[in-house]
Amino acid sequence: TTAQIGVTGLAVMGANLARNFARNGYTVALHNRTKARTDQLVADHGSEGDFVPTETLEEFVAALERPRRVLIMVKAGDPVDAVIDEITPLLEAGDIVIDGGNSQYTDTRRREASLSELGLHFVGIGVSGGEEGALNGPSIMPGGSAESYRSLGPMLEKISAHVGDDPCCAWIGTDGAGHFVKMVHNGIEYADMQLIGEAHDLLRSVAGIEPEEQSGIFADWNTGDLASFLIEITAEVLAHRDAATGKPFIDVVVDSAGQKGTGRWTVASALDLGSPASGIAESVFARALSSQRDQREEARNVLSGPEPAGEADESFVDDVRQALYASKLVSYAQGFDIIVRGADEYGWDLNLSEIASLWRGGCIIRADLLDVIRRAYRDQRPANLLFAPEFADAIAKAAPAWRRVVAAAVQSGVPVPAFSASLAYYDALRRDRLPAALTQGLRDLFGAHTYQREDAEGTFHTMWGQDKREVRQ
Ligand code: NBP
Repeated sequence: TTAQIGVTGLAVMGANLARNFARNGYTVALHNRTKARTDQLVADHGSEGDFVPTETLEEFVAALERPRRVLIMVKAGDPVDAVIDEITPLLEAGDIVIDGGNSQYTDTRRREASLSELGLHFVGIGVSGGEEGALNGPSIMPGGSAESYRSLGPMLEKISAHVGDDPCCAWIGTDGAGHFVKMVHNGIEYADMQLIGEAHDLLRSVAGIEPEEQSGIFADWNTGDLASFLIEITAEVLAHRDAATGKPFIDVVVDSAGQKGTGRWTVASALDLGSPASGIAESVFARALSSQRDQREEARNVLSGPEPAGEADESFVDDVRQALYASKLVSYAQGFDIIVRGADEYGWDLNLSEIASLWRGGCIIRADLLDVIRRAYRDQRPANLLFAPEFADAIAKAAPAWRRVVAAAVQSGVPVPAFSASLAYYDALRRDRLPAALTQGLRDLFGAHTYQREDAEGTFHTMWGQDKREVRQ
């Protein structure tokens, strides 16, 4: 038998992707460092399709049709390099090595460069949708040579999620482009979740609405502009009661959120690229702050402030909905700005409409909004997503409620870092003069960093310590 694809690394993601390929009619060669996992997969799911279990990498490679397609699904980081080093001597020019893990795009760029010297194609694919998506249809963001996509693309498109007839998979760009876009997807996911968390906190602390009733509110929001997977599962989590105590589930869970790194990478990349992703950054910082449990405990004794009243006008709930929607638009605008700047930096010719399109299904941030974004980028190419007429209108309509909510939160002492950073981004963008002019003045005074004038070409410096004469540099 020759297999059309091989998967090495059969923990939950690799096993589920292998099953997904097999269920779609492909013959799949299987390999795992520890053979027991391979055996387990065949024992549990062997009947789902054609699998070729192998023990050694030599057997694995021999089982594949040419050009070989090898999907590596091992832990991100050093294990990926270890597997690449082991397998490349067994491969031939034209073969395709695919890394489907959450690798850093800089690593993907490095690996692509070194494998292309050997005549091998290296494809870094971002896979979103967790275990469930891997099995039933993830959103897939492949980066690598266009040539390799011709051979690999149809298979990836087949196993991906679909929205109508459209696969949630499309070639993103060369080398690390797929992992870069997946990274930004995760940054937006952090922001989406933080914004939902802030809305939930406001509804409870400022308006006094208990989790079960909030569940109904989120379910209702899920029928409108905010319709999305994350809003849907928010309703589910908020409705859940802990079996042991009978309390709302969220009241028995430790309130410090974990992270595996992709949010941090998104923000670090935004900083490197000079992209003002403030809402996404606040979402990552919010998790970090939540994890500083010792400081938080001490702060409760040392630092004072207002306590929220727990009662609000009925209109507050809809204000929060609008604030959430507006802030969410900002986080998507910021995410796409990182993508645009990354594309400039690395020479990728990215199709923003297609990226929005493949996020519509399979992945964690899937949302009705993405279809509107897809059309906005297809029909125009706004320099900022918020400039697309439908979004400029929507955010202008939501702005009064957004301001009331942020003001109420500040008055009540309830932190809304992502809501308020998003609003600040919106206001900073539309401001005719920013205090950066004063910053330039200060920099020129203390460090002779020079400045530009609004009314003349050139670079200037004022002789601050002498007669304050202005000189053109
Ligand atoms: P893990 O990230 O837990 O990795 C376990 C796999 O890596 C096992 O197959 C293990 O083999 C193999 N491995 C390791 Br560890 N070191 C190795 C080495 N030096 N040589 C060969 N194999 C090695 O698996 P996962 O949770 O399935 O995730 C796989 C990738 O997918 C990761 O990059 C992850 O970030 C990404 N991802 C995960 C999710 C999710 O929901 N879990 C979602 C999206 C993306 P062994 O069996 O011999 O120990």
